[in-house]
Amino acid sequence: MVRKLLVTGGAGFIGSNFVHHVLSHTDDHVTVLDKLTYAGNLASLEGLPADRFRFVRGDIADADLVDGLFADVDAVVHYAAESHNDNSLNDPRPFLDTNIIGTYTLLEAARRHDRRLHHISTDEVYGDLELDDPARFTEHTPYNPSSPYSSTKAGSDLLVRAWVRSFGVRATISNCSNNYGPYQHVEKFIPRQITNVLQGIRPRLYGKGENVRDWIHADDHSSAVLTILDRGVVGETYLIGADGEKDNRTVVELILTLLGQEPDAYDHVTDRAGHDLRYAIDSTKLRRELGWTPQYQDFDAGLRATIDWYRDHESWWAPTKDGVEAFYASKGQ
Ligand code: NAD
Ligand code: TDX
Repeated sequence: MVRKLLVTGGAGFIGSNFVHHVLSHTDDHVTVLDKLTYAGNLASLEGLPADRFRFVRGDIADADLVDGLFADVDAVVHYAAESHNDNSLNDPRPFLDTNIIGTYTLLEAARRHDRRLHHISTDEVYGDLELDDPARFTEHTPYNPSSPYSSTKAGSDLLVRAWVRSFGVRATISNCSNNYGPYQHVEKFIPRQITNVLQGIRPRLYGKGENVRDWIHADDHSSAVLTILDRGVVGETYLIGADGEKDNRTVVELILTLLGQEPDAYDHVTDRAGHDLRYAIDSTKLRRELGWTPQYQDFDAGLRATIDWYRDHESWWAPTKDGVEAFYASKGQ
């Protein structure tokens, strides 16, 4: 059956990847609702089939706008968020407005119109793990978020669960680990370091660089979300991860090496306040119950392709680079 989907935050890094993925793997029609904050970029949505794609600029917290859009679709995939931890430490307010009130607004519309909703979330809701802890996060790990960003994402997840239980809203949730790939904003770790090296700036590692992130390519995140939308059980949560644990120092050294620099040509800078030590995802449930597998098993190859993309798409990222670096410089980072 051909569906009409509403994708919130579809002009962002992962949302735009999903829109491209859905339109090339299905006959579905997609409407993107995106506010085009500093993180949204229409250039990430170029080349889509005009007869199956529509863009609406607006805020997910605008109840009237959201109500009209829900009336016209079969299902909603909710990516829109304020997504950057460092920004949330600087000014938490937009995180509450979008991640909490925005998600609440969508849930109320899903309830009124009885629409299927998939909510995109993060592994950061579970807090962090010790470096030597053999455990990984599962769907049963207790919530323990650290930052204003992750606490508002945790709050949004709990709202979704409450609307499922109290009002019978047909929703699923996924919590994914750190994504990498093309079209990621240069404020984030991997694109920041790649574009630094391309501009002759030394990469910046927070603290000692021992922190571990569990990297997954954005294409694999998108295939997982489409799998959950197609076959996921309403009311369930699925963790998405691709066994990609790496410490930050290793990633920076790899970027430098792949760009032909000495691997130690980076600087240690002021650590992030409350910096989570390690994230690690056990995605057994998604793999066993829904049959999903990631395609990108080779991080070096995925990173090399990502570096090539940033080298070839300077016009996409250059307009935002100076502002991002000025913000970090003001924080000693
Ligand atoms: P992003 O910052 O690149 O994009 C966010 C998008 O949402 C932008 O296009 C922005 O304009 C839009 N937006 C923000 N506020 C809005 C509002 N009030 N109304 C409408 N649109 C609004 O973020 P991303 O990295 O693509 O993350 C997308 C989602 O995936 C988020 O929910 C995030 O929590 C989640 N997630 C991200 C990662 C990651 O590694 N980046 C990992 C796991 C989960
Ligand atoms: O310049 C930097 N130097 C550095 O050492 C930056 C920007 C980051 N870091 C470190 C902090 C983290 O340990 O790199 C790691 C990754 O940082 P981010 O890219 O800011 O990601 P993180 O805070 O881990 O959160 C990301 O993954 C989970 C996304 O931004 C979230 O939206 C998602 O929920």
